[in-house]
Amino acid sequence: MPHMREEGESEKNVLDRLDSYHVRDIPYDKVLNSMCTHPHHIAIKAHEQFIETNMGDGGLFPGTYDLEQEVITMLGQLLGNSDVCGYITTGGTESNIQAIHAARNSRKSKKPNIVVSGSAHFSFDKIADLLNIDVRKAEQDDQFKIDLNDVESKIDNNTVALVGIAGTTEFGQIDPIRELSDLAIEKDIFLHVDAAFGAFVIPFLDMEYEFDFNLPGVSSITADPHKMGLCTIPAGGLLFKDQYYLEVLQTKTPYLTIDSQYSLTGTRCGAVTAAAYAVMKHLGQDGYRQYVQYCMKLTRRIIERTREFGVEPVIEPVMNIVVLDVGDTDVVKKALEKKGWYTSVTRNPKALRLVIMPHLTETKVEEFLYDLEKICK
Ligand code: 0PR
Repeated sequence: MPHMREEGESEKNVLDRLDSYHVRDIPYDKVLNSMCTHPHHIAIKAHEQFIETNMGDGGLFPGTYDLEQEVITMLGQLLGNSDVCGYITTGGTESNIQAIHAARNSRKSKKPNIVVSGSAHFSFDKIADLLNIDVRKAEQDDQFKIDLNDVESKIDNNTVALVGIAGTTEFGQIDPIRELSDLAIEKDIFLHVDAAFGAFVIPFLDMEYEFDFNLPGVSSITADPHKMGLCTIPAGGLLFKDQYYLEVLQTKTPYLTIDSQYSLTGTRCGAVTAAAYAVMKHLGQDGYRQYVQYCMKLTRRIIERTREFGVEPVIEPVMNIVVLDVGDTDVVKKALEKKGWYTSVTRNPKALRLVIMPHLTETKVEEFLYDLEKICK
């Protein structure tokens, strides 16, 4: 019954009924379209340990508040500058919104615009709507990286931010952030890097990429622990190079134990901060590198095998996202779904998209390849 009854029910009844809902959810083992995964077991423990904490009233939770500062410092260290500031958000969407919110507040423009790549995550469409900003979508080159000439042509006096993506949602591509950084400095514009997915991948790849605070023009970065950071949901990271950008986000909170907030949400889960702290401390860079190397091994295996049966990738994978030219994508996706596989589709060109997360086993990948080969033939 959907309504709340007058008399309560036994704990067992309620929990059993919850189970009956939960078993209908899709287990991750055949999911190839998600950027989230099983949280690391230490993240779950830490999450439980801090379950009641609320970062919305930081003065009541000074311990958890300090922990959050440590997590931000650790994220900054991973991304080229431990002297950053920021906070743990609910995910990539909130981080992107707040980064652009800060850029907009720091520049007085009546008709602000930003320039992003056409392959930007749909959170930038929410930004256009919420912040009343013109979000200009720049062209991409044949490798699905942002076209710098087109970026430059779209900049004007009302451009409050440029955005580069380090790990695009659809192709896992990395925009030329060094060049964007140079452009941002030359034109004196805020540069945001959306590394929601890439932050916990790119530093651990064999190939080196310039994408973070090591570049002098980078003003802010989105880096999500709840994606490849193996943290519990909802954990996003928002980092700013300068304290000033947090200050322009501040709202006065007269009756709290703290006198202002810079977060978009009010009440805010501290448990994910503890979870992020726990996984980062427990795994260390070596631990994350092993997860990334494992995902990249599966990625290479998929490409190698699909090529054998005549299916080519649309781009050579940069990270653990594979995009395959399978012919009629919708038909293949549906046929895979019949076999229990969850995949997704890119927009332009239309192709089969697979996100290769740590929850996939080598055996499952072989089973998937077997099914895919049969379907494609
Ligand atoms: N920036 C990038 C580059 C992203 O890929 C995403 C999400 C975001 C920002 C927004 O992050 P939040 O969803 O944390 O707000 N990318 C995936 C997507 O929307 C997220 C996802 C996760 C999708 C699990 C499906 C899924 O099962 O495609």
